[in-house]
Amino acid sequence: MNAPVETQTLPALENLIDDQFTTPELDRHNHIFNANTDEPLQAQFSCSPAQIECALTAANNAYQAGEWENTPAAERADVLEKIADELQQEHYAKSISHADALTTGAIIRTTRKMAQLVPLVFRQAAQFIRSGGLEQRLPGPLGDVEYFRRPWGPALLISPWNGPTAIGSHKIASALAAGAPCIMKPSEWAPHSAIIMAQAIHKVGLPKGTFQLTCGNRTIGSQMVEDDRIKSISFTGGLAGGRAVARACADRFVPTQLELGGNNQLVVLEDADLDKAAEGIAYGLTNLNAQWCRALGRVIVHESMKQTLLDKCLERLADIRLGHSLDEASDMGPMVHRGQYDLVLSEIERLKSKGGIQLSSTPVPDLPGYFIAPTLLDGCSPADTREEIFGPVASIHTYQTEAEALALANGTELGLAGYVYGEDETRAFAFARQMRTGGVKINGYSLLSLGHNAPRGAWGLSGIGEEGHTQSIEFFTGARVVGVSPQDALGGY
Ligand code: TXE
Repeated sequence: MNAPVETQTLPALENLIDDQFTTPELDRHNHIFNANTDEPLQAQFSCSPAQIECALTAANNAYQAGEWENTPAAERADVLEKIADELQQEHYAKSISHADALTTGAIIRTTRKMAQLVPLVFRQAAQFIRSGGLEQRLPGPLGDVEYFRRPWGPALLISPWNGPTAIGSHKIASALAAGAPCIMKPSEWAPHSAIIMAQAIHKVGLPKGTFQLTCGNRTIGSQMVEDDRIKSISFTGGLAGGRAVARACADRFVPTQLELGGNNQLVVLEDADLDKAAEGIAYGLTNLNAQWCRALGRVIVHESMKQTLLDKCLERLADIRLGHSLDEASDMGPMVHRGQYDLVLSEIERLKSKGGIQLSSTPVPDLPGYFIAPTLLDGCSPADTREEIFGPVASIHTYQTEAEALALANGTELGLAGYVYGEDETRAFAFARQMRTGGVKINGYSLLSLGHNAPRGAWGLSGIGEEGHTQSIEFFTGARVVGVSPQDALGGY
């Protein structure tokens, strides 16, 4: 497979601070690389501490002025719709999908779909507040009680390099819908979609300091996380970063929404259609190059079915076109950067050294990027496969009884997603309900949520707080209740 001819350039790194686009001042002596070719694309410049201070001051000023918070919900919804209209223009999706594919390795067919969903994310947030999602009237003893939700204050949005557009747009739209001034800090490895969204938001116009963007790595992330002016933090990333955020927020009781990793289990029940299960396993190992929190971690199959299932998986994986992420024909692309590539390979070696047998059948392209064939590892002890790998690697474990299957499925500290394959849906549901994880998909593997209003929960070390169309907007707000009270000690009862 040849590399497609590169015709587009990446957007320049720029911050949006206090309504001004500025260049990040600090040279971090690192680069963003083309994941397909290992070529440096752009220097990873970062905000200076002084630039971050300006952003924090502007966010706080915007919150104290209260203009966005006090804009009626219907008018805020109108502005969100305008942002969606702006982002609907084709050139935005084109730039976003190109940048995401090049820098993260996700294939262009997937990044294009993700980019096309961005306007919808803003429209859904608009719809929620327009329909009164943050304002209710409840019956009280002396008339209606007002129950409404208001932003805690300036929000910090920290996003990772994987799925930067889906995760970033969801955080931005939710915080703005909630009425919270917000500072977006995208990943230093994939900041471009956030920069492009910032250009669209700036064009539409919000009260000064309401939406800001800061470029840089965890150093500026920490500076903002630890600042008193930040009143809520939505973080998606790794366990170490999540813990640092949670610790920094503990003393100030700053609400945090943490979506961290997963080591997601796919359970094949005895009555499963093995073709469907094998297809699910192939998706789990290739969707977004398995660099997403709900990618496949462990396959749990009845011992009598293991060999047939493995044969079917390897047959499917042999047809996967692993190639340049900008090539329309590719089904899967490279890892995001050399560090992640080395990490995944070292995990495969670690498991092999513990008795794992490496199984893969996907041809690897002749390109100098970070390509890893989707890999199954047979023969590992479950004790050695408890951690997330965050790459196209899954171990396969067998059971004899469903009780053993369940113990394996609940045998890690993580709890983000699960998958169950079984033809008797009643039985599959019964099994799935017992899995201690945020969500279980039955007989299907998809990047999309199970339902429009279904929350995306995180159990154990996978995080705290639920995400979702409603939940993520509510996260940035606190409840206030106002009403007329009876004038006696027991409230009239
Ligand atoms: O995450 P990081 P990375 C997991 C996955 C992956 C690992 C590393 O296990 O291998 O995370 O990915 C910022 N204070 N997931 O390197 O380092 C950082 O700059 C403030 C699961 O992307 O946690 C970036 O913007 N900010 C996950 C973001 O946090 C900090 C998605 C994520 O960086 C910080 C991605 C700190 N102390 C990775 N430390 C999922 N659930 O999808 C880091 N950052």
